[in-house]
Amino acid sequence: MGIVLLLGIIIAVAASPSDGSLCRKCPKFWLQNGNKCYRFYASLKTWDEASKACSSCENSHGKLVSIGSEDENKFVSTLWQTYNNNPSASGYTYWIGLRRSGSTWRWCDKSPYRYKKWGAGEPNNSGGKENCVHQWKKNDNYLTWNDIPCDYMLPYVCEIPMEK
Ligand SMILES: [Ca+2]
Repeated sequence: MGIVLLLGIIIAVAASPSDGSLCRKCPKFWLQNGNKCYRFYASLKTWDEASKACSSCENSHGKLVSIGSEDENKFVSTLWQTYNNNPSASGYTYWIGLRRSGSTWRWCDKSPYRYKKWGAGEPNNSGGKENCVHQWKKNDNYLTWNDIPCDYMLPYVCEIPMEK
């Protein structure tokens, strides 16, 4: 009897949520869209630093954002606008979780690379050094993506998947 009770306690402790649990509700300052929580961070980081920050700050399931649809692409841009409280500001740029791996593109959260929103002439791998992707606004290239060197310093957008 005592052993069964002890076992029950061990199992309950092992299964209890920790920092690494998925969200049921988005944490403070994170915004929900579909089954993910999103947050814009204004501090400037390289792509690697941003990727690491996304998974360590608030939740170990956090990643640089992956974008799988036109709706999601638009939603991600509104995070920046909300943060700056200026929907008509003319320029922005921030890292998203897409990176070149050999000849293919990979999302941080391993979601399939199907939807894409490259700007005109991108990805052009200028100088053979452009392996990381940002979303930006440049003239009429509204909400488009561009490959740039991974050591550029940019703001970034993180996501956390929600419990299904
Ligand atoms: Ca480029």
